[in-house]
Amino acid sequence: MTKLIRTLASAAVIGLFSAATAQAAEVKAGDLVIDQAWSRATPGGAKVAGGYLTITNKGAAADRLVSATADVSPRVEIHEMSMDGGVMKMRMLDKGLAIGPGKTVKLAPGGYHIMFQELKAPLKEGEKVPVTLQFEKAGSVQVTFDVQGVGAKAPGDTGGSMKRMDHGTMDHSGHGMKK
Ligand SMILES: [Cu+2]
Repeated sequence: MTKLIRTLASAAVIGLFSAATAQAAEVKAGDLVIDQAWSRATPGGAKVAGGYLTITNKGAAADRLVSATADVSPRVEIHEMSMDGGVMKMRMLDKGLAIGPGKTVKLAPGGYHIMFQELKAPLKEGEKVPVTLQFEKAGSVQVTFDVQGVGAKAPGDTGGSMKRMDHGTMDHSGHGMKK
């Protein structure tokens, strides 16, 4: 009887622990709070992946995400995806992404995102991808991106439908390189 109780008690403790670790850790850097960094598993031979996160500027001065680097990709870019006359377009933000004072900027599928180009290996669900973000004021910040399922639309989403246009189906060849 006591053995059973002990087993139940430790199962409950393990349950609590995994619930707490499922949420990506918040990272603070100066006035910035970076939250929910995630990416998506890459299907087949896909060589690109999007990176998503939320950046809040709690300070009184503007900051700017200027660049990013990661071991998984030799070329990490900051992109914007938007609808233009019914066509989904992408462009590289070569001046980076401004984070205004008191503002929260969300990088999410269909909008701003980080782009991992020329991936050295496919991203697998459950992987943790270390990325260094470079901000104009806050400096360089280490963030871990949690890799979600192939069709995930948000952190914690296990995937499913691929109805939305995303990086798995989009042709990135040459974009950002046209002169
Ligand atoms: Cu992109």
